[in-house]
Amino acid sequence: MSSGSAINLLRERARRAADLVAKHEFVRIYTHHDADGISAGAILAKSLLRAGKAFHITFLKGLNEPFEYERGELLVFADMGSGYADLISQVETDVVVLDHHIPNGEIRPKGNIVHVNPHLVGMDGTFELSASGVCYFFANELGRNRDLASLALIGALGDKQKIVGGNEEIFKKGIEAGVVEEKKGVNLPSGKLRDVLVKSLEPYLDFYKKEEELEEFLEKAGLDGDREFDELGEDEIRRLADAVALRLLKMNAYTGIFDQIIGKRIVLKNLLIKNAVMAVDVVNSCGRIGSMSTALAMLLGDVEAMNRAIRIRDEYVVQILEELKKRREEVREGFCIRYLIMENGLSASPVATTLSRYVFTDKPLIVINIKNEHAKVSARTNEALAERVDLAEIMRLAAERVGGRGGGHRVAAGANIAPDKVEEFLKEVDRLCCAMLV
Ligand SMILES: [Mn+2]
Repeated sequence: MSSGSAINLLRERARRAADLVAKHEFVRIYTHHDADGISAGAILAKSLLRAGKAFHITFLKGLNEPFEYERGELLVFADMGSGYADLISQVETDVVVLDHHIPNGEIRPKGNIVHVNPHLVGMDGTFELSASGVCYFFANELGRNRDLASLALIGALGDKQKIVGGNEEIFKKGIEAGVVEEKKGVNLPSGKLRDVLVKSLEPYLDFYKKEEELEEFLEKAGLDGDREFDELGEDEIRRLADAVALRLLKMNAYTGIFDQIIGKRIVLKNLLIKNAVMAVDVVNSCGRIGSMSTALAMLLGDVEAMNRAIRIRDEYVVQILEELKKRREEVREGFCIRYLIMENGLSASPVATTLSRYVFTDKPLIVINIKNEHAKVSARTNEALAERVDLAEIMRLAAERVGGRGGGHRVAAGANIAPDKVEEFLKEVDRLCCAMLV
């Protein structure tokens, strides 16, 4: 299906969701605690305020957590819901689901239901439209809300999506509305250049506690580390781009990411943090440590919240950098995988993502975090290896074999298993990877 007709079908569903909102005075919203979910919450908050509707937002890790509602009010699920048809079918009031996860059956609550999801209209929700993007289309049926495009892009970038399909449409609308701009440059967060190079996790440049290497890098590139990254001139940007590319090559980073890092960057003109990479980074960090409301307030324009959010991000990034430094020495090698077993680690997913993209790029990386009698698995690989290896399938099969549950995407998947099954699980994951790689 062409993306134009898919978008029209999506708008039709969004229209019906807006019609359902019109029948209610109060909207109860549940959204996810990550960057996409928080941005979705910000879009819903702005558009409902403008429409004169009362609402309440709660952040959830997922629908395995309990939620409440009262009969007669409108229940909205953002960035969740599509995969929980059974659960939502038990709800006894009107429901709107604004999600981009793969639907698993028809949702039939006792009240009315509108389900808006790119997968239902022939668009791939894994990379063409995120939940905040779905909320953007919904908001624009509710009223004139084109300026919320910048918020939608934070969600798309936070979920590592591409600016194609629905996201490209939002990007264009943002440019038309004068709230989004595309510039030449390098995708790095904001701050003094020296600090930026140390604290960036995407790309990870491996300068943490390597002051000499960093000074040498700056000197060779003819750059002043005290300059504000966002204020660099074209010439400085060009030299920085070359130096970053060379650094990544030397690190053996996955080369497929170069296009995302060097070339174009997005500016969000109507937000407090205009550098899109920095905005995503800050919102993400707040979500990671459980300060979703700080990020939400920042996205709604609160300057004090922004200052708090940036401090949260700085602290969070240093924690991750410490963890990376410590854990990369502990990575072990199997036949077709690399793996890392952490006891009470900070969090498996950012460690797995960064190490698999920038440090250990030749084999899939499995990171297991054992905490409270529970083993949480994050499996990551790059797009090139994922053409042969399907980590979603591998996590599902290997977890099932040891009595756990797993799934996700080809490049990024996860599982939950019992701690005493870790060894058996890893063996099975290795065997399955080898089988797919030959
Ligand atoms: Mn999402």
